[in-house]
Amino acid sequence: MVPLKRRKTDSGSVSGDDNKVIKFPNVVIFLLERKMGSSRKAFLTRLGRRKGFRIEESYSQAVTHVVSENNSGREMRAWLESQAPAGSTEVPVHLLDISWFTESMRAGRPVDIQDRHRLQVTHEPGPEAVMITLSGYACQRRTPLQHHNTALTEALLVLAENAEFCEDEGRNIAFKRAASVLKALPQAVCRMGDLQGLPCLGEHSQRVIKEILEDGKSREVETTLQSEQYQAMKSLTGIFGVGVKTADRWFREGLRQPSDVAKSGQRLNHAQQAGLQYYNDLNTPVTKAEADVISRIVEGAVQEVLPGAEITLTGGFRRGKQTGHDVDFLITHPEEGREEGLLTKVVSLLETRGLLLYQKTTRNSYLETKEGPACPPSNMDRFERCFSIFRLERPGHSSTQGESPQAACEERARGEGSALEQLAGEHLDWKAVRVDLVVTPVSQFAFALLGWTGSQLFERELRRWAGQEKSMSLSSHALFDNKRKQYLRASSEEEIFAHLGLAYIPPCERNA
Ligand code: 8GT
Ligand code: MN
Repeated sequence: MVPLKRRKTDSGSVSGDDNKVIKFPNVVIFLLERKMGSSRKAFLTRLGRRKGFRIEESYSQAVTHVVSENNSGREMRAWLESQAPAGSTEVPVHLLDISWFTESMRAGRPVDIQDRHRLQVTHEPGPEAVMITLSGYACQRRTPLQHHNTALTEALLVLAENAEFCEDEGRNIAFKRAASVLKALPQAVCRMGDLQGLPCLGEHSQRVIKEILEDGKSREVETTLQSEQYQAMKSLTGIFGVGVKTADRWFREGLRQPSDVAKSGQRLNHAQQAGLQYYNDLNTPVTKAEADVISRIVEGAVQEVLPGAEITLTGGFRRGKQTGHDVDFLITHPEEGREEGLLTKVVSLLETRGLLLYQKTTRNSYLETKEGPACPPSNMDRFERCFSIFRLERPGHSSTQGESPQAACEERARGEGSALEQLAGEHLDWKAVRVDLVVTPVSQFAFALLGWTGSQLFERELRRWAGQEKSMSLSSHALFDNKRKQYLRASSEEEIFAHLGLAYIPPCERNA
């Protein structure tokens, strides 16, 4: 439980106009007018000030005691949350009933706060209820990898995923935001009362949570997991190179799984062919140990091509995840411009060593303009980059064992072995692993690092915050101030958070 803490104040300060000496500088009172009425509020304010109490006209960070009359704790919390300054993650003030105020007036000093003075926010849920407020923006919350509400978040994320399969982006985001709020809670949700005042929990999400709290499972989630469409879409979008649109078309054509696709003789692009061929490997999580091996391989190749260039492991692994669906790297050089042309050379080197099963390199298409980013910043960026599939030797196997990469390449070139055979084909000595290599000029590195570290929702929320709250456009390349019509430079993630007026959140707590 997060205790209600007394906020430190600058002591001995003055307040309002008609003041006598402030006798109790550490007690800063705000009287909530709602239901109290303005004339009664004015009367109580005068009374309090005459007795040496510091009473504020408006609510601010300095307030330590909020007093209300005839408001429920729930209403108070909702109100307080609407006042909560950006970045606050807990209720830092005492929420008190008018009885504390009148007793204090009578005593001529702030009386000790008793339980009966406190507004009971926690009636229904009982004394152990969580008393926290969370920001509605995931980029203002700390979201660790391990959290206390896995059963609930997994259920909500199934519905989010299903909404994505149905191309219902609104619902997809709504469920993801709800799950993300639960991930940020400091303890397990046990009763519906624990959700009071939390942002982003829509009616639908609450219904799902309620069912799970009461019955241990949600019927809607169970039904979704069993549904043919969900299962087929999950398995078809699991093919590298296949998005929701293609998977949905195949589903409507009667295809349900990768082997159906292979049999159907669909026209497949190169990525999809590789996706089918290495389906099982690519759907086996990549471990941190594997990511580290690949890091060393990439580091070696990069140094060979351009000594002094630097590589950084990003994506989920940088957030502390122990497994991932791919491995993401950023490559840069401390001297701007030296990174140009680097990727092609690195990729050829990796290819000649037989380390790549598939690769597609795209050129840098980013251009800065005086007017700012041309289109709304999106998830996709324009760096020179390479989507690839590595052939990762399994420990204890050398490349001379089993099928050689050259032989494999030649076989692919001859088109031997149907996709179906390849799908079933076992190889024990190596594993196919998805790797993204992204090259960034050093001037954009901090933005690229922030963008590629994720999580996806955290990034999305950063961009939403930038746009809605700061009138800025954030991308993996730059931050543009739309009001001042200028780019804001940054050489570290910390500087970007500062430009955005946000408290810095370290990577391990960006698992929103
Ligand atoms: P994972 O364990 O499933 O790999 O999880 P992840 O590492 O968090 O996700 P990812 O799909 O590998 O992407 C890493 C981050 O890169 C995401 O937050 C994504 O928003 C960000 N990202 C960019 N630019 C681009 C881009 O052009 N394409 C993709 N796919 N992701 C991008 O900043
Ligand atoms: Mn990743």
